[in-house]
Amino acid sequence: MERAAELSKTAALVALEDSFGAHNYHPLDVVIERAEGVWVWDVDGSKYLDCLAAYSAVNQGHCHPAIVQALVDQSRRVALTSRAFRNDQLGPFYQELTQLTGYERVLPMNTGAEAVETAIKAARKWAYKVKGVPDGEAEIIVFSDNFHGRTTTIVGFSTDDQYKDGFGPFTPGFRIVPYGDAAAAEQAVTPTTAAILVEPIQGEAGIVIPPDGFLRRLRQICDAENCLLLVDEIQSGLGRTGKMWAYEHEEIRPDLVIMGKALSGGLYPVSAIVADDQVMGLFQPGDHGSTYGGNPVAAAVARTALRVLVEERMVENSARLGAYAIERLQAIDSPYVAEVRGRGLWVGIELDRSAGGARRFCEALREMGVLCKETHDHVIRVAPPLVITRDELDWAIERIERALTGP
Ligand code: IF1
Repeated sequence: MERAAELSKTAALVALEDSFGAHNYHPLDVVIERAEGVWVWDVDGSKYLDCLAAYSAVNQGHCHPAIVQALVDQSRRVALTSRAFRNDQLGPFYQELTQLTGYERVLPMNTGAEAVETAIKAARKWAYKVKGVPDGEAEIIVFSDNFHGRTTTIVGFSTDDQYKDGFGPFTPGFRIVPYGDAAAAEQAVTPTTAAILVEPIQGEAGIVIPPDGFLRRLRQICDAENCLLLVDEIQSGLGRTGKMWAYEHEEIRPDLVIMGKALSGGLYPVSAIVADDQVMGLFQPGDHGSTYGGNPVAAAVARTALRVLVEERMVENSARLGAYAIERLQAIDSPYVAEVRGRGLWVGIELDRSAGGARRFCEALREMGVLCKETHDHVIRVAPPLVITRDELDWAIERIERALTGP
């Protein structure tokens, strides 16, 4: 009786969510009530190893004690001043983030999409004020299968019809070329091109790694054609790929870096762009902003999230255990697997179309206590928090292997 009552907790909460919420997601029916490190627990007391890490927002592990403490302490001092006044956390946050990234200035926002929109505005402003592009004619080159967020401007340059369906009309000034094709990007550049916007590795597309040298070529094209290279590191950044930034794998320096998600360790919506003065200096008071952007809690939380990321050597752990994970997953002999690819603790297991889609494997893994999320129907994404230990990783891989080699 007890167990039945317990199990009904999940059902009751699923029904509540489905009765009163928009159905804009199709989640696994796991109702999580507690999380710590790589582990989460559902309302029925079942325990799971989280191999999604909230799409890489929880690189530091769930509810990292130091970040939670920063959230609590700052919330008790002052939470929101608006940017009409200053606060004692923003300057130190700026200083620490510029030191970490090597860029001169920061513009803080809240969600990743807001930071991408900010980057688009910065690039356009630069095109008109510096490059001399005629007003209103700036173009930004983007790539097929991109994912940069859900605003109508951003989905307007998506190549995923579902992300666009019913949301037009869309913002002009974007040109789409095939991801990984630097020659196509070079062809697409015109005198009105403001920038190239790129994910160094495409997350939602299924952990798609571009050909070696792709980012270096884009850097050369931007230098030759006088346009800005904007890199979206919202999912790939902050250690996910085994380096602090995924662009570092090609040893380039973008003109502007967009970040979010793990910038707060999953405790608070914090995003930002960093760039040098030649771009950031174009923003004048009143040009841009947001009610919560750069608030004291966001700044205090982000400062601690960055500190623990570095002090606890999470990036190094991602590189070391990521290489191990990819090697072990690639060694799995499964009739369903077409390819295993990844960088650091960011792995995509692409299934053969005959496998019947990735969802059923994610459901099977959930029964075994591992939470993964499919992307684009045929890819199982494996992206645990970067604090995962070798034993925990082995525990997850053992179950992934069982799911991929079972019936
Ligand atoms: C959802 C996936 C989707 C991002 C990159 C910007 C943003 C994201 C590279 C926007 C956000 C999230 C959004 C969330 C699920 C997840 C996601 F790519 F991670 F898998 F949707 F495609 N650039 N990605 O990955 O950041 O505004 O969400 O803070 O919308 O379902 P945001």
